[in-house]
Amino acid sequence: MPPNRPAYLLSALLLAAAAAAVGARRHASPAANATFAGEPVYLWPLPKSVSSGSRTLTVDPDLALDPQGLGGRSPAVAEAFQRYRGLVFAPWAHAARAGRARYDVTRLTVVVASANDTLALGVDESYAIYVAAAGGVDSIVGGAIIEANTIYGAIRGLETFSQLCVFNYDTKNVEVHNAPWHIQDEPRFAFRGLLLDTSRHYLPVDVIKQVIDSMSFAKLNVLHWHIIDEQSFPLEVPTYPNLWKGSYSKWERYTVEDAHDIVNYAKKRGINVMAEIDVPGHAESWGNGYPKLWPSPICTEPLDVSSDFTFEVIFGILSDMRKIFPFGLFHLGGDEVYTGCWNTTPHVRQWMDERKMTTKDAYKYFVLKAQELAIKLNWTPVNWEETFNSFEENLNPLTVVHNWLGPGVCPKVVAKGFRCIMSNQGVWYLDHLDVPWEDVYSGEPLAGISDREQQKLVLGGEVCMWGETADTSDVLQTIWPRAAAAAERLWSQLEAISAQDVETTVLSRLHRFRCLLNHRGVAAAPVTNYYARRPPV
Ligand code: CP6
Repeated sequence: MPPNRPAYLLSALLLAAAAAAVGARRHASPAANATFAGEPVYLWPLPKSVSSGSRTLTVDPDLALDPQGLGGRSPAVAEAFQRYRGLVFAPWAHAARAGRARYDVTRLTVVVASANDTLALGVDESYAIYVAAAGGVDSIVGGAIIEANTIYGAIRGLETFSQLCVFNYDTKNVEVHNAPWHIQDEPRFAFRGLLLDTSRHYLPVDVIKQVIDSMSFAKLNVLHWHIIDEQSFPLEVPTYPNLWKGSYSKWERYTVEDAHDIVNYAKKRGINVMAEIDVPGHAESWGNGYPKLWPSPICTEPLDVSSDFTFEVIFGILSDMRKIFPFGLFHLGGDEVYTGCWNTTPHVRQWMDERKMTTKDAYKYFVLKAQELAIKLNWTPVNWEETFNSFEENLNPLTVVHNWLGPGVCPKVVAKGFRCIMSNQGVWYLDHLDVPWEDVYSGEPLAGISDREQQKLVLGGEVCMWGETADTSDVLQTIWPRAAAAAERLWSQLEAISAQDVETTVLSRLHRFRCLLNHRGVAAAPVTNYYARRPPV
């Protein structure tokens, strides 16, 4: 936690005083984070450093926000505070209010160094939390402090604070156990993503918002919106208004306004939206509105590489999307491009022959040209790993390579100086229902990369909720709780994760987090929603 401000010094001093006063035990090493006095630290994902004590504090249902510092004037922080207050006290607010007259924690002070609300990759998400024991020092600090450099750090801190607040069914109070708490935290990786696929099954805006809410609970910070694919084109594109004729129906569409709404909703929760158009392979639906994009009526995929119109449409889509998606990364797909019918379509074949191109050359030509268009719009292009696997030597050095085919490509990608995102389908494809959470938890973006400089090129990872076999009826319980396993892998320090006993400490914390999701209205499945692997008889 870097803040070098008087306020931080103040809380550090107060912490020292509180620690001395109640004999709080400090957890110096991350390895000690996992349990405290035999009881797990019920936080998910696990913070970088934690110290706690043995006091129980009651939390005032009228808990007030005391915003300090520039960011305290940020409406985003005030809004986030109100959201978390609602989550912590609902649905027992009434019972709790009837409880008692005096509470230990009546104020939450949020100190934010900057009111700048730019949400870019690598934004400072660090924060510190201090929750004091009753009496003495806490009468000075008002119970609880969150400090952060940015409003997004404050939002992460609010999530952690909300997880410290537990409802006591006997007293009907919201309580913080094991106070005083001092937590310092920051993410291990900048990119902690979840893919949603709205082409195979349309997902209503409200469902996408529910997913965004649930992501913020696990501190995931990138929604990879795989909007369009072969099956449907649900997005409105003003420049080419016939494109969304490729939607399933006029009710299964996103207007430009819907897309803005999603981006703004996500931003308030510290989540970036990375949009994707998956070209040229996964784009059959585009031709419903503009059949000229198909090489021929019997070759409807990949898009026609030989036609300028194809790239005009791509540039039109990208230009319209640029106004919606401020995030610096844009995903251009590039996976599973089966070029066979380029060869058998006479005018495409002729175009390739004239240029002495093989189908692989034409694929490369297409991907690089699409990349140029995205770069022209000031985007960093992201591509699925097939692009790197087939013509790494020509790939634009700006490219972020998105792994999926299995383990092993990120080490090659970073050795060549490209950046990488890990989504190994063996562990991080959520549509693979037979992958148990323990396997998800084992996914490690830095596997096979020991060089420090190369490690820095791994931006993080992403779990993928492909939409062929999931829709509104089951998307949340398919994502959760397994996505949480990846979320902790991406947020928490490796030493902390490795030091834990997966079968007891991690399992009980994950059970608790799943329960928290349920309390918050997220239909997370049971932690073991698969047939347990039994020992051989
Ligand atoms: N759609 C797109 C998909 C997949 C990919 N791209 C996919 C492939 C294999 C599995 C799961 C999903 N459905 N556009 C691959 C990146 Cl097992």
